[in-house]
Amino acid sequence: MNIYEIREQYPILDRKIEGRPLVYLDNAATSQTPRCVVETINDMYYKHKANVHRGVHTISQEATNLMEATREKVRRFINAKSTSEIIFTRGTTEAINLVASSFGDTLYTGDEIILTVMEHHSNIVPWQLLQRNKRLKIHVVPINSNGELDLNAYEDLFTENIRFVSMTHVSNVLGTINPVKQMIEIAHRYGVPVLVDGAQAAPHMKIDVQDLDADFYCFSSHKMYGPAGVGVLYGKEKQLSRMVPYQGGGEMIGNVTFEKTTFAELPYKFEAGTPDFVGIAAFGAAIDYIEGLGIDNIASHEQLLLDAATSQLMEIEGMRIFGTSEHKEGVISFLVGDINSYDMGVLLDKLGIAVRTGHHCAQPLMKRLGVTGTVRASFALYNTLEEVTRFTQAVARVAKMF
Ligand code: 7TS
Repeated sequence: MNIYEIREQYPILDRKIEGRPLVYLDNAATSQTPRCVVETINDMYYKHKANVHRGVHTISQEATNLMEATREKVRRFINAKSTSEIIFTRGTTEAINLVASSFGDTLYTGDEIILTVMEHHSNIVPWQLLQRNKRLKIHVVPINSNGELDLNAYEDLFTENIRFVSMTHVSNVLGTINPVKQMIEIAHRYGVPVLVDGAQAAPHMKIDVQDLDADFYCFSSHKMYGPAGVGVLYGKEKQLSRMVPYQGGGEMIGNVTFEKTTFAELPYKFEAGTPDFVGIAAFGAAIDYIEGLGIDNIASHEQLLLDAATSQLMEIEGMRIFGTSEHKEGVISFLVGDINSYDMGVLLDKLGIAVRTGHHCAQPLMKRLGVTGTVRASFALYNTLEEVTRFTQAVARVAKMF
């Protein structure tokens, strides 16, 4: 990959912040978007904007074809069996809410589910909301001091009351890549289905939902060089077909009368209302872009950045890195001495470095780590080793100020 050519596709990377060149290291929150994706958005608005799945006219058919082409690209990208297993949502959060609501409908008071301590709030709160109607017991898989899940504790949780497992593929704070294939296999031994939150995995590694044998898998376009407001829920047909719809409205029905409504076939049963067909078409361009560069090339480049950043940060006195698993993605959470994460973030911003600070929507994990927040740098395919050096030198400079 020629990173310098790649960077020309991202006008935002030429911006200056406080007079200094921007170093964008908040990719785990949202990645930037290359010209080819933005051009697809323009093209959709300038040439192909019409409502999908309803029009007999040419423009509507074009919009429908462009949206449905993305469904096939997503299917191929994650190796799903069929496009009927690919549901478009607004993002990972909505995908998890859909499963918690619709699969949750099959759960009863007294049933138990398993989450992990490293979940993003979007994989905690939807399950708690279910408790308004029925009391479910939520078990939490703990981590060790490297930030890795305790697999023995996980397996010990399985009893006949466990009905569901919902867990992240990669931690957005620790960077840990969880052994999801092995964990799914354990759950399946007990007949328990598993949802994998792939928000932090799909932009960085090859995903094969059939090889993982995941029952559900979800991710967000905006973390994958695509537009915001689009996400994917993959679900095995056998699971989706027995679930009730999440929302009601246009396009998710078979036939409606005031007495009785029948629902559309998969995947449309779960796609009520006009979808973000512009964003979905542009997400297709983002998938083409990732596949054109090669996800393995992206992964090895990001690993290089992670290794360099880790060893340079470790030189700084008082440095604490949270998440030291050998199986780790390009995410580093850290604190220096007793410098508050927010103070570090504000001063880094003055030096042109964009990082995220605080609890990263993972307050239970913060509690487990014994901190209120961390500073987090996260890498994407367009980051360079020079940027890593600028970042670590800036951290060292801020550390000296205190
Ligand atoms: N799951 C994980 C593991 C995440 O990291 C995020 C977003 C979500 C779910 C929710 O995704 P959304 O696209 O529906 O919002 N994570 C972050 C983050 O780490 N910083 O900002 C958003």
